[in-house]
Amino acid sequence: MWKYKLMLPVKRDVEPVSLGEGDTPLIPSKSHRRLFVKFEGANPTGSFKDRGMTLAVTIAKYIGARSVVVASTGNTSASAAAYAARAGLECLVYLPKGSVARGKLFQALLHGAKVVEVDGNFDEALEEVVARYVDKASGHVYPLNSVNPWRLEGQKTIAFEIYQQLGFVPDNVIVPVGNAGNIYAIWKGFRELREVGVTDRVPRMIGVQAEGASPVFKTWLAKADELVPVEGPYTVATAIKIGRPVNWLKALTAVRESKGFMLSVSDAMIVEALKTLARDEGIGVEPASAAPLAGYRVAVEQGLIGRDETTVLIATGHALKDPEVRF
Ligand code: AN7
Repeated sequence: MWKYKLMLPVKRDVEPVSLGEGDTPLIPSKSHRRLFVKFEGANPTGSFKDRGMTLAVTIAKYIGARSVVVASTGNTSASAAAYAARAGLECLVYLPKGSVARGKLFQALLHGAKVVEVDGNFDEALEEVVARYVDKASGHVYPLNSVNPWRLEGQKTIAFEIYQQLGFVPDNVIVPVGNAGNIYAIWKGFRELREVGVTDRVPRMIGVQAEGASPVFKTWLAKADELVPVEGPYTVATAIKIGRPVNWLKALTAVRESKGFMLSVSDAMIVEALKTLARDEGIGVEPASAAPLAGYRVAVEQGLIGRDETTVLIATGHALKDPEVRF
């Protein structure tokens, strides 16, 4: 990923804290000639979060922070824990009690993070981190949450890789939306490719949420200027079980500017898509990462996407993250 350093807003003397993230495979679907899966499960800790974390932890170290803190539905905490260990920083993670997939909690503990389990959902865990650390940033404890702009800068490299791997810009990119940062980050990446003159095309950005946790979808549908929050979000896809996503406006900006759209899919459709990826394609993902295929099916059925269009599904996390899914 650091081969794109010139496209990242870092000074030349900054020494990356890296585990070799990025350069993940773009796997062609066996069943549809123009469908591709960007397999982010191939990152060092098994999710796309590593792309943002390498950059954010690099900056934390550069500015002399001693510890990092983050609230997470799981993958961010696993990634933060690993990169903090690599950087020699302490790591503190706030997790919603009972809502984090087992593999992710295991990783956070394995890499030596201090885990605080919050009685409540992700939105409440994030509120606690913001109240304790973000508003009173001391400089010693560095907040890594999605409000951190470096994370999105790292994640935009997904767009650069898709362009290089395909050799052209796809028609559609479909992304699972939770806290809503990644869809914007990928959009920013494509926009920058256009700005520097690499290409004059950009893809439509399509966001998919789970029915029981679909505040961005609802806000998009209502054409509202304020977030339509979801209290008590629920879904089998715990990674995206978020009712008040911080980056909702960024996500809607990506969708609107790119002339894309939002979709919501049921948990049953997510599990069906998870099985298809695993059994027909050999690609093992966690539930949130199957949402794009579920969304693709809906979009094709409704005529929103043509089968002749080139579509890339962002498979955000590895199957081993969540070994307790019922299918
Ligand atoms: C597998 O780890 O929010 O819309 O705290 O783990 O950028 O939030 C995870 C999010 C999709 C959604 N797929 O990305 C966290 C966290 C997987 C994820 C998302 C997440 P955003």
